[in-house]
Amino acid sequence: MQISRRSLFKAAGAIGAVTLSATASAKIFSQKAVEQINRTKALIPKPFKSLPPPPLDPALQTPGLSPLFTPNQDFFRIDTAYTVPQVSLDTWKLEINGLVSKPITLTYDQLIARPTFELDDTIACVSNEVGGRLIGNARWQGIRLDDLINEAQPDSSADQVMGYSVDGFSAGFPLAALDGRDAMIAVAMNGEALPDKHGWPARIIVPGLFGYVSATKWLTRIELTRFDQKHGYWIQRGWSERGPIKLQSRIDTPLDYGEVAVGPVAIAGVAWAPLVGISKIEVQIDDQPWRTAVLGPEIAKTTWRQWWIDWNATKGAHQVTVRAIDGAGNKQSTANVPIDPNGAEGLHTITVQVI
Ligand SMILES: Nc1nc2c(c(=O)[nH]1)N[C@H]1C(S)=C(S)[C@@H](COP(=O)(O)O)O[C@H]1N2
Ligand SMILES: [Mo]
Repeated sequence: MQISRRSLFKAAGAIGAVTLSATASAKIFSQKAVEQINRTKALIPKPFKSLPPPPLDPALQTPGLSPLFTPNQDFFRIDTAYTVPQVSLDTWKLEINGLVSKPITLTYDQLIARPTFELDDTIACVSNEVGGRLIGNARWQGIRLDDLINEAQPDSSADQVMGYSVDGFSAGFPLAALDGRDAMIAVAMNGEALPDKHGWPARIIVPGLFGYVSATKWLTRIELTRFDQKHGYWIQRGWSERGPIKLQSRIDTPLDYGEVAVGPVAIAGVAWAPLVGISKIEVQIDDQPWRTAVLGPEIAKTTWRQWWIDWNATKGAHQVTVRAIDGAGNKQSTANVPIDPNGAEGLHTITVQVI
């Protein structure tokens, strides 16, 4: 039998393909194995300071309302990483240096040997549009950031805390933001070791600040520096140097352009004003008077707050709008402000078809 060059190539190609897929599955296998080993090594100790168990979640009674805590598998993910970094604990370390007189280096074991505490905190992306879903709430466990930084003894000239990731990303925020608030190096999220996608083995969480200026995942270095000398990844690309999270409210249910049946309908959602909390939510249907919504439990001023009202829906198209007042009495901005350069403003309005 004669074998043509062509079929030889084909045969070679086929063998090649088999070999390739074997390698690919070996890779997938070893990646899984690495993750497994990571997890087994990560015996996150019990928190030194624990929070009470969360209250009954109102979302259990209101389909479509965001749960009080966003499950890790549903948590939004935003980063510049093409592939999720796989960090090995054997080589990982955390350095705190720059404008300090006592630089610190910690292995993972040394880091988690420190007392940890729990923090209920809602994190948000600056790119979250009004009504958007780039926001989530978690119970984080970690090490106090202010304690660690004080130990390193920052120079009086330092005014910025810059986190660096193993993949080169950086995010900086004012040293003055460590004003007693519960900023942390988080090692766990909703009761499990930090998932790879959310920054395994450690990330920064600073209540009240957008992710792009604070929430460095796959953290490996914290540099004390100055705003007039260094800028983080997104600041170099034109986003605001300072990124406090803005007061906002969102309607979760009904869905925008959704259909509901005539009769009783729950209108529900979440609102957030990290650090000061939410004091009042009002809802307007068409041009009727604004109605005060029922507020869900306030588990912390740093987290979002659920809200809802009952509506007796009548046939036809309706517009529903929500607005919030924060714990300091500030009213939510009604101006339509785009996300660039420091976060969207405006009221969330939806259209509902009642059939
Ligand atoms: N290493 C690294 N950390 C990062 C980012 C990134 O691109 N790389 N993005 C930041 C931004 S913009 C946001 S909004 C948050 C999102 O955190 P999450 O993906 O855990 O929700 O991570 C922050 N930390
Ligand atoms: Mo972000």
